[in-house]
Amino acid sequence: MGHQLKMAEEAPVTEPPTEGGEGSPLPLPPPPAAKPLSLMEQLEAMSMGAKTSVEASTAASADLTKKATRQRRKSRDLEQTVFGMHLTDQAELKKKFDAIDVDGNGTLEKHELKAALQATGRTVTDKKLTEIFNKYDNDKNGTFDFKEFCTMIKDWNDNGDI
Ligand SMILES: [Ca+2]
Ligand SMILES: [Ca+2]
Repeated sequence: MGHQLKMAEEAPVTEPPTEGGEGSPLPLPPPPAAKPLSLMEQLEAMSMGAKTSVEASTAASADLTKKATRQRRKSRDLEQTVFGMHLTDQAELKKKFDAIDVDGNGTLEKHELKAALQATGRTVTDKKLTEIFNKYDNDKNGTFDFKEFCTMIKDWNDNGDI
């Protein structure tokens, strides 16, 4: 035991010297970006800066546009919730509406709706047509606008008939 202790005392406590860490034979290359910018490079840098700020403002206005779109979309979503329909349904319905609106005046007249229903193979009596209009012509102006049409179609989808 005493021998080992003596050995430990005699053993060098210093870390082994690091070899080859310093004084590497290859000198470092000079830093590349040390030279001053030429005029052209400065101009380029300036125009790049201008471009960046334009892009930034464009991005900002794009963001505003997005925000406005989101708000529009929100109100449209509300409409969809009212009608219980998805956007694609709305788009499809608008297509149908436009197809039924033969004279293209933006409203469905009785004869237009009748023709459309008959085109689907239904026999629509004038009495039935009057019933439909009484039920869904909310503003009682004798024609269906798109909203009234949507309500009618929704009931149609829900009940299988109108
Ligand atoms: Ca019409
Ligand atoms: Ca109406």
